[in-house]
Parts: sequence; C-alpha cells; structure tokens
Amino acid sequence: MPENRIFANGLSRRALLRTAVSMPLTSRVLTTQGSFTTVVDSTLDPGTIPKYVTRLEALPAMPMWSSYGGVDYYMIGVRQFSQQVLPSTMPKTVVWGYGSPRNPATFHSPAFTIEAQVGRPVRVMWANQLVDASGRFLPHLFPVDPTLHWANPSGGRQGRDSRPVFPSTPGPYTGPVPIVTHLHGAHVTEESDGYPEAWYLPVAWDIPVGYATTGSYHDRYRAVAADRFGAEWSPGTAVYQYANDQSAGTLWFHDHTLGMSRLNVHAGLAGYYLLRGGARDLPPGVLPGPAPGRGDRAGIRYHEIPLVVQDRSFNRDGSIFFPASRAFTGDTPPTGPFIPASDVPPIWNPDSFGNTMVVNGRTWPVLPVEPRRYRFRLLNACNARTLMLKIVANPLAARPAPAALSWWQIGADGGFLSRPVETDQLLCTTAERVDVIVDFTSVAVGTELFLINEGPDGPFVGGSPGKGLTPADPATTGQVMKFVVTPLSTRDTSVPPAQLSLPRLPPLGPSRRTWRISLTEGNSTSAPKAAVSYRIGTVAADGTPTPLSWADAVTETPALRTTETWELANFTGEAHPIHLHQVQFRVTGRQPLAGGSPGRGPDGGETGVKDTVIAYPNEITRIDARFDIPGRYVVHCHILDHEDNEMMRPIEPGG
Ligand SMILES: [Cu+2]
Repeated sequence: MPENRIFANGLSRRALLRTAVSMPLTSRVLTTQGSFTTVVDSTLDPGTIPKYVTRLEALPAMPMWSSYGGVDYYMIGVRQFSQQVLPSTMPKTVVWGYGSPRNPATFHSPAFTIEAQVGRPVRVMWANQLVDASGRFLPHLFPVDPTLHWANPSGGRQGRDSRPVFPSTPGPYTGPVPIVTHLHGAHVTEESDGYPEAWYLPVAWDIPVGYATTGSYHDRYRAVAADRFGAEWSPGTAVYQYANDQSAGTLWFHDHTLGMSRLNVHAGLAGYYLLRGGARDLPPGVLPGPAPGRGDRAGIRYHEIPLVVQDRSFNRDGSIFFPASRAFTGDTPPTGPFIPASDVPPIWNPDSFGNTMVVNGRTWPVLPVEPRRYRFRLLNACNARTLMLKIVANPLAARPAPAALSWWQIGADGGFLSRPVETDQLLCTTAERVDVIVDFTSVAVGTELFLINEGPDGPFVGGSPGKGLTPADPATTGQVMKFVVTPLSTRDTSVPPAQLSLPRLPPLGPSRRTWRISLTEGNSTSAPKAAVSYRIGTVAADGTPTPLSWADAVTETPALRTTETWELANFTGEAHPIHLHQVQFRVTGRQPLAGGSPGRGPDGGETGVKDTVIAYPNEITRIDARFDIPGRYVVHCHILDHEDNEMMRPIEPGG
C-alpha cells in the first residue's frame, strides 16, 4: 500500500513508520467501557476534498458589548455549532468557537478578531456556553484522556487538578467540559491570564453531583478580579481585563485548561487579538490596509488580512477526527497494557498531525488579490505541526520548490522586528505569529500563486527541505491556500517594504542572572521508545537535566523589573516551541548542548520581541526576559499534546 494512501486516511506518518505497511484501513478505538474495538476507518481521504473552491474567510472584527470610561467591554461565549469548513458540496463540521451571544452569526472558528488599542484596556467576560438547547452540558467532541494530570472535574473539590488513580484502564471522560482562556502574548495580571487551574464548567442542570464546577485557582482569582477592577464573575464565566500597556503586536487567544488544551483548541477555541497604536506602531497608511474593522459594510476590500493556519483530519461525515487511542501512534502494543497496568496513557498521543490544511476555518481556500501590497498576520494554530511557508507558481513542484514571490517579514509575536527581513521561506512553529508584507504589484492579472508548506509531516527536528528534512506531502499538507490576481481597484499608497523604517526596539539592559531550564522526554518502562510524558525541569550544576512535573514546587522566581536570561536546554530528539507568559522576550542565540561551538545569534525573524521560541534538539536556546508583574504564571511547550502532558511548569515572578 503506498505511503500516501495510509497517510491520507488519518494515520500519521510517524505512525506509519512504526506500523506494518500492510496495515488495513481500520483503526482500533477505545470504547467508553475501556475495551478495544476495531472499526472500519471512517476518516475522509484528503485527496477527495476539492482545493481552492472556497473563498478565504477574512475573519471580521469581534463586536464590542459596550465602551465607556476608557474601557472596551466584550462578552464572548464559547459554543458548539456547525460550520462549513469543507467545501459546500461536502458535509458541515461541528466545531467549538467564540462569539458575541448578542449575535449568533458572530460565532466562528477561529474566532472573529478582537481589535484593541494600546493604552485602552479591554475587559472580556468569557462565558462557557457548552450546553445544548435544553440546558444539558455538552460532552467533548474528542476523547478526553483522564489519566493525565488534568482538570478532572469528576474528582470533586478534593480531586480536581490532579492525576487521578484508576483500578483499571479507564475509557474517556464524557462529562461537562471546563474552559479557561489565555491571551497569548499579553502583559497581564495573574487573575486575567487564564491560569490552567482557573477553569470553569458551563452552567447546566445536569452537572453530576459531586463534580467540581471550577478549578483550584478560580475562586482566588475571582476575588482578585473583584478587588482589582470591580468585576463580578457569575457561574460559568470569568471576567478578565487586559491593560494593553505593551507594544502594538499580534496576540491571539486560545483555551488553556489543564490537560485539555490540545482538545479544546483542536475543537476550535482560538482567535486573533490585534493590538494597534502607541509609540511602537507605524502611522496609519504606511502599511497595507485596511484590516477588517467593527461594523464594516459588506464589500470592503481588505489589504491587511489575518491568516490562521491549522491542520485537521476529518471523518466522512464532516466531523473532525482525533485519535481515540494511543494505538494511533503505533509505538506501543495496540491493546496495551495501559495505565494502571503500565505507565502509558491509554488515549493521549505524543503529537497530533492532521492530513488537511485549514485557513481561517476553510480547507484550502482561495483569496483574490490585487496587484498591490498586502499585510498578512500569520498564526500557526496547529497542535504540533511546524510550517515552512513559501509562495510558488506550481504547488506540486519538487521540493524545495522555487519561490515566485518573497516574504517581507516586518514583525513577530509581540511587535515589529528591528528592520524588514526579505526571505523566500517563513519558518513558523506552533503559536508563533509572523507579520509579513507580500508585494503582488508586478504580478499579471489572472496569475495564480500558491501558499505551500515545506515543513515536515511529523515532529520538527530542525533542518530545511532537502537538508535533513522530508517536506510535507505536496498533494495535501504541502499546500495551504491559493492567491488569484485580479484587476487593481484603487491605487496602492503603502510604503514599499524595502523602504520601511520600523519603530525602534528599546534595549532590555544587561542580564542579572540565568535560569537553566531542561526539556526532556519521559519514556515508558514497558515500551522504551514510547513517550509517556514530556517535561520541563531544571539543569544541575554538572549539566544534567532534572525533569520536574506540574505538581512539583515552583523553581523559577524571576526578579521584577530585572533582565534575566533563560537557557532552554533541549535533551530530546525534537524541537519544542517554548512559551513564557506575561513577557515579550528577546532571543539572544543558540549553542550546541555539548559545547565546543561559538553558537549563533537569533534568526532574522527573531530580531523583534517574542513570546514563543523554537528550542532545537541538542541545543541551548537563550532568551532575555524582564518580568514586572508579581504572581503565578506558566512556562510551557506549545506543542499542545506536550503541554497537556507535563511539559508545563508554574513560575512565580517576584516570588
Ligand atoms: Cu514540546
């Protein structure tokens, strides 16, 4: 059976490497009774999905609830609904998304964009509305592994936010779903940061007796919010306030519930939060625009467009596929033993890769563009996939494909770079944002160009296409979207990117101390090549890693208003995108773990402020960060499958 055929039907390439080539098109799923059953594979062959038949959804601005006293107020619900993610000739997809309850048409996955201004606080009531029409809770769309250290509402107030103990291998958790929302990249006080243990269930009349309805930190932060900005948190909600006292940048929000983020985000809980204005933005008109704004009339032509890129696999009924058993990865015996008979979680898998590319909630969309400059805000919102993005004339060209147009990167994560960087290929791993200009000015009307992906169909270990890296399947995940050049409607008055002068980046000052962080993989004692967790820990004086767990005491207490270095020593075989909350940091360089090399400075796209950085295998990645708000925050890997299984640690700035 050809590789692509197997890959096309929902099995990851990693799984392929570890399973017999004669594997039938069936998969084994764990039933709710905890036993295995073999079912006919129901996944949709991505080769049967027509590409470039659906127009890109530009993602409108999220409507505001009200605005007074210098604060913008939003009420944002989380709901379940159907969306035409696949082309309109195919079934709709049940997703979760954010929206304004006053207008059900605003619910979308990914969310409509929150447009915020520097210096003007935004207050959001985040409401968990995952209930059906009769007020019953909705179970998760995907199988929830209850053996991780996770929110665990069924543990009650004593057992919530724990790793529960089971007498026999459990099936998936099917109870009410907790949510908690994190604004990624925000300079924010702790009660509004979306701490993983500050989750809450929806208000539903059938919540089982004895369940915890909130996480361990919810009550304490409710009191802090009431004290700090007078917000009342009613059941099923949390009210967060974002000061927006940071540079203009490309932020995004997503779910952060302990041990469930991979599932809640995969179901659709992600959206953009664009922060504009202030001293570190460019005057209006310099960059291509406009972007979608609140209350726009229909028919406006946008020249700044957010692009949220995600990989997904679908079932033939249009639903999103997510593995129901560790057998999916194929690195353990398919029938176990699993926890408690071994140390292998029965449902969690080490990395989730989809076989279909989705942009702004549509598979392989097409965007008509004029012969002018466009500003794109790119976000990799995949669970685990690293993207290498290129604009080419032939999407099926042999990899590495020749670029037809270059990217002009002007910003990353939390703000602008020190100068525009021209490049053929953008490397963008999970949670990273890239702010780019593409100049279509000289492209003939009628030309078709393609956004392709040359990143791997599996864990990223470094390298580039043709140099130690096998690019994604050119027929499926190797393609992302299409541009079609249409006649110019109005003159382009934006500044050509080569002539742009970007806002100056103030220096952070010298580093006063170093936090040495280790990244490690925990392997099973029964299946030695199988990862059963990923860890963030410390580094001992002799350079060896000390892996720690979410449950261990805080070991990093950065000083306030002081620049300090974080060394991320990666002892695993794959790259991990490491994210620090509260701060925008500077990448200062990388060095082999073994030493003996002078190392290298940051990549061209890392010369601005960042909140997520790629830590390559067998290297130490160095960043400088300056915290200035005391409280409890987290540092974690943004491969969501890792984050959910121990690759996250609490930190206490000022502690
Ligand atoms: Cu990781």
